[in-house]
Amino acid sequence: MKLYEMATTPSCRRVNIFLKLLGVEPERVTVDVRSGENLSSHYRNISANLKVPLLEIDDDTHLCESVAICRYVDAITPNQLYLFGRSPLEMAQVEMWQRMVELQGLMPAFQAFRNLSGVYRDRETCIELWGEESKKRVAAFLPVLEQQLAKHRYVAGSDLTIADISAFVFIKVCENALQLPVIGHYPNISAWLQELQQHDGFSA
Ligand SMILES: N[C@@H](CCC(=O)N[C@@H](CS)C(=O)NCC(=O)O)C(=O)O
Repeated sequence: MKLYEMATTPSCRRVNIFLKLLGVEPERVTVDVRSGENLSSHYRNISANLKVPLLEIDDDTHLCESVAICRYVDAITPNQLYLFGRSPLEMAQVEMWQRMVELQGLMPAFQAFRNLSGVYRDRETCIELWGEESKKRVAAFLPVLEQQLAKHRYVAGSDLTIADISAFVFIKVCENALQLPVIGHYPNISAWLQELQQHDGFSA
């Protein structure tokens, strides 16, 4: 397996934390997305969404979308971590929180960053107002996460799952890319972050 990535990006970090927890180490190829390497004709031939990460399974088979990559690696790696849940209810709860974090957290956070910073203005129209609105939506989601973590040890319940990995990366984007301070402002999120950082993969 070969992972096309730019390790510093949030989506690649998400997959890399997952791989680390499973102890999987693929071959890696760096794709410099800032300079547009992901828009090359070679990349267009192998990637359906023109983003990183991208997992090459063989010459003809490629997977994009972080969670799809994680699902595949999880399914082919014998493990008892149950990062997508175990019982039918747990699996549904993981899916529910994974989607909430993705749709109400990560997506608006990416939109805020892209539209306010203009880093990808060479390939998309940046709209400052949309960036500001997205940032407000991110800020509105933080109390939802805080409330969930007041009641549960982890985002989807009592066990560590993919929803925690997504939420961890989301919080890092808030703090580092959006200047939305979280640590110290949301006690339950802060305590959960501290606990996560004990696990291999989250600390690096
Ligand atoms: N939904 C995708 C998002 C991937 C994504 O947005 N990747 C960013 C880096 S975090 C990227 O490749 N950006 C380059 C671009 O948009 O041209 C996933 O989860 O994999």
